[in-house]
Amino acid sequence: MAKKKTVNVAMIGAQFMGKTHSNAWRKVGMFFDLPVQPVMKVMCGKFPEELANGPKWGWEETSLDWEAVVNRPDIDIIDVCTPNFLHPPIAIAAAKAGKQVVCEKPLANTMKEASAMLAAVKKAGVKHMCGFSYRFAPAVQTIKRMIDKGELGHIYHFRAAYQQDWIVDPDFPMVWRLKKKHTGSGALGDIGAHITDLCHFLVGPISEVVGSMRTFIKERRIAESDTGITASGKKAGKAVKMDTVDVDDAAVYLAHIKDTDTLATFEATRFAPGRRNYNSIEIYGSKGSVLWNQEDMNFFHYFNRSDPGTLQGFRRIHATDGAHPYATNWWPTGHIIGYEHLFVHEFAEFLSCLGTKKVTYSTFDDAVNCQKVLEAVEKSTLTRKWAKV
Ligand code: SOE
Repeated sequence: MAKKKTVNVAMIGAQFMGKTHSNAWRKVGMFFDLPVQPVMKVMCGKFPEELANGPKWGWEETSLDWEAVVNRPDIDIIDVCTPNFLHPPIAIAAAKAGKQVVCEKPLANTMKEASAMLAAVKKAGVKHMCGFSYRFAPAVQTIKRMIDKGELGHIYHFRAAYQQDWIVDPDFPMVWRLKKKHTGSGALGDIGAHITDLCHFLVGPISEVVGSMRTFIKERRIAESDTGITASGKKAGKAVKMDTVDVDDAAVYLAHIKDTDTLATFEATRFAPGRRNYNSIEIYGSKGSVLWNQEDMNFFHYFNRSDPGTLQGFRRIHATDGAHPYATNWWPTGHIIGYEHLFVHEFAEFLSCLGTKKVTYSTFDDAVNCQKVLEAVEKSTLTRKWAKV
């Protein structure tokens, strides 16, 4: 049998997203029939202690020097999963070096940087993907097909809430996800970006927004260690140094969808106790409705208005059946999948499109469109007015 072409991957960033990406690079060739086989060449971290995970996560080599890695002639794909402020320099350098570029969301801290990243990948003529992983839940893909086929009819409402609670404790220390210079915005860019992208993917582009943002806990103690979502440090007390939180803890916004009368509402918050990673969407149309949330991601609910009156009600549909996208790549019906599988699906789409004109994943163009919405929400919050996207 002819040997499959290989593509060499270098991943920059070795924390939470680095772990999810490593898992996906490792599994994707095992569960998907791909035109190319990814080879996990080198993982790049910022701190020497992070590098110990490299071999365990499946990487052949580790490095502390991302610039050298990006310019290595044997590397085909650069995968950026660093804190947000490092996305632009790394992705732009990767494009300049002619590499295909994968980058975590949000693309950048500002529109200006996001546009520069888009310009760089376009100029280099390389493939580019931004990590809006929730698009790749089988249920979300099925919902997309239903909407495209008109099965929900005219869409009246898109309602999304992405709620978490990991910083609700005022004693949770400062992490990079709470500093503007490192992260751009808070809940808005971190999780509001996901539901904004889901709205764009499922019902269409947002044309204008009106929003409000809040920072509930304005100061936090400085952490000793910080992965952005977990941290450790001294307990609060007189001797503990504090730092200012300069991003939003929560953002809510209303939106209009371009050329439609659809009303969309969004809530992104890290202050919803009990909501651990509750990324939920509800879509209401003239023919029916669908509901989905990530904590129960193998299922979605569907209400069909043309069901006989005596049978009307929400059906709970198991999206692990072979009729649903990606389901046959995994286990027999009913044997569920999880959060990490979304990254495998995302990488399978990306690798399947390499060397072709196809694009079946979210690109830097999509990420820039998302970033425009994030900026408009911030503008609207400041001006207390609707803002055009
Ligand atoms: C932290 O809020 C986080 O890890 C996000 O950064 C991810 O994008 C989201 O999928 C889960 O939560």
